[in-house]
Amino acid sequence: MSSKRMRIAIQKSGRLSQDSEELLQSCGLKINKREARLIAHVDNYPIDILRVRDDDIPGLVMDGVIDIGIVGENVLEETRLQREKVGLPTEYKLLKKMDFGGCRLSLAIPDEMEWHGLETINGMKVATTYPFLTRRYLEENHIQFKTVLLTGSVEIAPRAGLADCICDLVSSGATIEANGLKEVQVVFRSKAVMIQRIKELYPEKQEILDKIMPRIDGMIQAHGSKYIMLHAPKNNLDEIIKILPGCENPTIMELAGNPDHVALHMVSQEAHFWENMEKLKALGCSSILVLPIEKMLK
Ligand code: PRT
Ligand code: ZN
Repeated sequence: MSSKRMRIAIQKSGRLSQDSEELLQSCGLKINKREARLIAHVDNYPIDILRVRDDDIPGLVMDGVIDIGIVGENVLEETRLQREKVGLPTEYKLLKKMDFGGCRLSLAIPDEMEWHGLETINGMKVATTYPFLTRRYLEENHIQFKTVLLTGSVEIAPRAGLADCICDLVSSGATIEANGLKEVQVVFRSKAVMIQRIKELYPEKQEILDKIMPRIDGMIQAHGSKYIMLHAPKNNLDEIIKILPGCENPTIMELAGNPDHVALHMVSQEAHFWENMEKLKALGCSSILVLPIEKMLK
């Protein structure tokens, strides 16, 4: 493992693949797509991208075989618990929580079953792909249960008579609903994360990482933010600025032929912006433009 090229593992094909690859590309890494699928060279940095199954990523980082990995927290924590049990190394460094791959591991029961809290499933069979996370949660809550391990199609287990309920990943909830189930309890919330091996990186690799991390921060910040332009009445400026968090220092410009109003330009968190749209209008704002931001460095 004396390679001076940094190794970054991402999911080969699945829900995290595209976002992971796009994130690295947006940080300026030119990933050579013509090369073999498992390992792709980065042309402009001494970095190799390894494309593997997501389940393998935490172990590769914890064993120190690769430097960096991007993986869902659900897989990371499940693997950590699994490895802990058999005495394998479990340490890693959390570098960054991403803004993609969001989902939750949840308990779901058949629609017709009444839910009276966790006690409802006491003594039942729970089908899951995440036996360690499920066990930890149910044991912490003093619930008796049996796990039925399934690596796919968990949602059909109750109908197929394999289990009474399930503990599975949910994002929109459509899959659960389509299978006659209802989500009753969140067990673990997850997003994709970037992790690093615990053993120090070679200085050359650390230098590259130090260069990339602020760019990743910039990308993540830019995703949740919008560039906002609006016309605002001068007499309400303080109140208007207060409504939009994160834009304490807006650019203020005079408007030709309109002495009572000014143009405000600012960066704001999109979620907050939409919540406050009506308040802004009520305060006399008009000509509101919301533009996407591609990159942002503070
Ligand atoms: O082949 P490999 O092992 O690499 O891939 P995989 O099949 O194990 O994983 P993949 O690609 O399905 O998911 C990779 C990671 O994406 C997961 O470990 C999570 O961290 C994250 N993620 C985010 C999800 C979802 N959202 C998600 N919705 N993983 C799975 N799902 C499933 C869900 O269980 C349901 O069956 O997608 C289906 C649709 O979900 P609904 O709720 O939108 O209907
Ligand atoms: Zn997997």
